[in-house]
Amino acid sequence: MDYKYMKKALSLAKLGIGYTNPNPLVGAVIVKDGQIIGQGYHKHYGYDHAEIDAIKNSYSDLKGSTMYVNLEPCSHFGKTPPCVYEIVKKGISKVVIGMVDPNPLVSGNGIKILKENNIEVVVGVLEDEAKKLNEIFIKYITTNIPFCILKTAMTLDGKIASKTGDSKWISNDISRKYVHHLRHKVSAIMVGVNTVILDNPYLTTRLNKRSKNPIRIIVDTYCKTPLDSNVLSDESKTIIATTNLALDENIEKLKQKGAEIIITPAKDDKVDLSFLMKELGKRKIDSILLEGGSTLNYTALNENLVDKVISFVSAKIIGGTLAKTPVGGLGKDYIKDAIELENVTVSMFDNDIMIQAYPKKV
Ligand code: AOF
Ligand code: ZN
Repeated sequence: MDYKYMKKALSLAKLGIGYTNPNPLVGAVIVKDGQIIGQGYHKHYGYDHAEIDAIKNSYSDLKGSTMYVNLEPCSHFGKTPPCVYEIVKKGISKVVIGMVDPNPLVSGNGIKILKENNIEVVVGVLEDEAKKLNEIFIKYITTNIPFCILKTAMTLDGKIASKTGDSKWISNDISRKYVHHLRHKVSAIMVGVNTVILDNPYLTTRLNKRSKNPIRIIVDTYCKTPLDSNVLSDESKTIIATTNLALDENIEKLKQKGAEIIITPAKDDKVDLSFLMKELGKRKIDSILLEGGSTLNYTALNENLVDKVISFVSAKIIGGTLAKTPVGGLGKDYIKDAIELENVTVSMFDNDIMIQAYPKKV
């Protein structure tokens, strides 16, 4: 029974995807006498927490009921008052929790307060699922650095474009739709300026249903982003990450186009990515979808800034020694120095393969 209701709480939590960042995805179900008498979820950053939403939606006396919630109820005053006291006040007698809240302001304190008030507490039901669902939140709340997902799409022979630069399309439409779900889910999307110059993408989310556009981040050492680029369209905010190697007049022109400029120190004549990630974290950006190009991908991987890799492999072969591969840069000299990944999973989208994996933290 615990699993059934926790599964329900997790699926309610997923309804908040794209809208709660940098806060967690949380769902709650209240059960009494074998009946669901209330359910809710965290709908939007700053709105009611899932527990309060479920309590407000309940249609019967909550005394003696059990609440299932995928994250430990909070005990702090933040945007909203602590949930634990509301749970106590309503006479809920048992709380089943997916995972302890990694937020240092809560982390075990919510459980402690519930127990002090004679509420039975069970922790760790579907814990792996709960942690996977909130992998972005777990990284961001404990480090203040965004969770970075590197997304690549290549042919079976490992090319991201033909030797002429043609890349439309490597992956199929189901895979590309999934990428738009990822854009909706994250706070920001990041590309290098050469991708902007070559492909002139919008970097927006295009789904049939209601969705959110991520903030666009262009890594552009010299502020070369063309002023008529689609990434400067007003559908979303754009940040240009540059260095003091850029001319002031270029910076000024991009500012006038509405872009926010972040100047980082120049590291090997490039934007200092580690510095940039910290700056983005300060701006409440909890997650980034990194979509190339290959030099930027290598730098991010090499500096341990990538938390997850999502790689689409299509059943196509184009060949060509000069055709680009997903990860370029200087590269490693020896296999023993390879960036290793773990927790590898594979799914199929028609004939495309999607591989998800997590770089081992060194
Ligand atoms: C949420 N939604 O459903 C739960 C959260 O900024 P505040 O005041 O809304 O507090 C955010 C913290 O509350 C968050 O970091 C997490 O520790 C806890 N629980 N947050 O946004 C929820 N249950
Ligand atoms: Zn709360």
